[in-house]
Amino acid sequence: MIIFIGRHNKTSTFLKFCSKKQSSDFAKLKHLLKAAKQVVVLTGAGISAESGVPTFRGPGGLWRKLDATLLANPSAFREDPGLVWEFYHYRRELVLKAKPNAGHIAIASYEARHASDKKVTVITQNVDGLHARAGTRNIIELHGNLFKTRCTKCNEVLVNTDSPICAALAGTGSPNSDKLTSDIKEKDLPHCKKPDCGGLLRPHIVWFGEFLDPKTLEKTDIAISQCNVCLVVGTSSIVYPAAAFPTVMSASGSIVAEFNIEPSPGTPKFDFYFQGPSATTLPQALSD
Ligand code: BV8
Ligand code: ZN
Repeated sequence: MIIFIGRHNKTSTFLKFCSKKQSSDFAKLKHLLKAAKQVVVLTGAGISAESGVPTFRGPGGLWRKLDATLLANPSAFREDPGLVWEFYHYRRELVLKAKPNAGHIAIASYEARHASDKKVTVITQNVDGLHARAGTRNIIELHGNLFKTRCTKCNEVLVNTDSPICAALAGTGSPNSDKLTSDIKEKDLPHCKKPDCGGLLRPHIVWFGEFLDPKTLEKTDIAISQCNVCLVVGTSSIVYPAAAFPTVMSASGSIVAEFNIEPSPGTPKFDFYFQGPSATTLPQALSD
C-alpha cells in the first residue's frame, strides 16, 4: 500500500477515506510518520498524569471538592484572589517537585532526532511546563504557564519560579482542607515590583471565559493547517477551542492518532486509537 502524505494530496484524503476503519497498529502509524514532514502533538492533562500531576477530570482532579472551572476564572479571582492564588500555589509547588515522564521524553527525543527532516510542533493545553523541561523546543502553550505572572494593572508578564511565590502563601493550598475562602489579605499576595505600578499579580494563564492569545492562535492555525500526522495525547477533548483542533485537522486530510487510557468524544473520528498510559504507548509509537 503506497501512502502519500501531503496536505493537499487527493490520494491521502482518498486513502484516509478508504482506511476509515480505525487502527491500533503501531507499525502502520510509524509508516505514516516516516513519510510525514509536519507532525503536530496536541497534549492535555493526561500526558502529565504519570508525572504525578492530577488531571482536571480524573481522580484528584478536584481541589477542595471544587471543579477547576470554578477557580480558573476571572470572577473567582475578583471575588477571592487569595483562594485562587492558594489553588495555583498548590499546583506550582506540586509541579516543581514533578518530573517529565517517558511520554514527554519520547516527544522531545523524536523532535531532536528529526530536526533535519520534520517539523514537530507540540500544542499543549497544559500549564505545567513539563514539555519544555523534557527538552521539547517547538511548543505552543495554549493556556499559559504556572510559572508566569501577569500584572493586573500594567500587564507585564514575567517568569517566576519562586517557591513560595510570596511569604503569605507558604504552607497554604492543601487540597484536603474544607475551607472555601482564603484568609490571605490582598496586600500580602504577589504584587508588581515596578515602582510606578504595584498592581496585583495573577497567574499568566487563560481562564475559562477568557480568550486565547491571538498570536498563540495564529501559530496554532499555521501548525494545524500544514499538519500531515497529528497525535492527540491525554485530553478529554472537552475544552474549546483546543477540542476542535483534531477534527479540523482530520477533516482536511491529516492522519489523527489518539493516545488515551479511555475513549474520548473525538475517538470515533480518529484514524488510530491507542488505549493505555501515554508514558507506555508514546515511546512505542515514536521509536524509529
Ligand atoms: C475561549 C488553564 C472564547 C487553567 C484551561 C465553544 C467555543 C469557544 C468556547 C467555548 C465553547 N464551549 C464552551 C466554551 C467555553 C470554555 C470551554 O471550553 N468550557 C468547557 C468546560 C466546555 N472555553 C473557554 O472558556 C476558552 N476560552 O474559548 O474564549 C470565548 C470566551 C467566552 C465565551 C465563549 C468563547 C478558554 C479555555 C481555557 C481554560 N483554561 N487551563 C488551569 O490550568 O488552571 S483548560 C484546562 O482544561 C486545562 O488546560 C486542561 O488541559 C484543559 C482540558 O482538559 P484536559 O487537558 O483534556 O484534561 P482532563 O482532565 O479533562 O482530561 C484528561 C484526559 O487524559 C482524559 O481523557 C483521561 O482519560 C486522559 N488520561 C489520564 N491519564 C492518562 C490519560 N491519557 C493517557 N495517559 C494517561 N496516563
Ligand atoms: Zn504592574
